[in-house]
Amino acid sequence: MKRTTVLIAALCAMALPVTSFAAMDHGDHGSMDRGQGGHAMMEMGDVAHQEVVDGVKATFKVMSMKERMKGMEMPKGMKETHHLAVEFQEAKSGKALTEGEVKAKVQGADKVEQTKDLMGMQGHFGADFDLSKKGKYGVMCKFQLKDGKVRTAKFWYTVK
Ligand SMILES: [Cu+2]
Repeated sequence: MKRTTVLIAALCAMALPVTSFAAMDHGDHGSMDRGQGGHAMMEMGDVAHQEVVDGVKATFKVMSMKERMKGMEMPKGMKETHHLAVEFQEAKSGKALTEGEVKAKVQGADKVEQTKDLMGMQGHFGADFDLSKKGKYGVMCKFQLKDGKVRTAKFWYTVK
């Protein structure tokens, strides 16, 4: 678990300029500075899905860890292959919504389900999933932001 946290932290910090290397030190995601503009990582990788749900725009990105961790050693025994990140904005104002509880369920063609809490990190929420098998994955995300409403977003992600 600890390793995973460190890796996510590394992934999130990677996209930042070297000068903000201190970001690597933030340790636990839970204690990280929230609400700090957009996360640089969100500018990397392709948007896997974007949807406005009841006034909230949700932008999902899926990143392959191998790609992101190039030149870095992958922690041994780690089976998660992809980082799922989601960013929320008020659809009208574009204001970033960085507080709330986010859960995601990922289901592969083999019907194996992975459900995880997405941790708040530098303006987005993220967690790592095992998408090692090729094929279509159904991603279901349930989120409750500050306004207390529970919203869901769904999309398909294909691993080639
Ligand atoms: Cu992240």
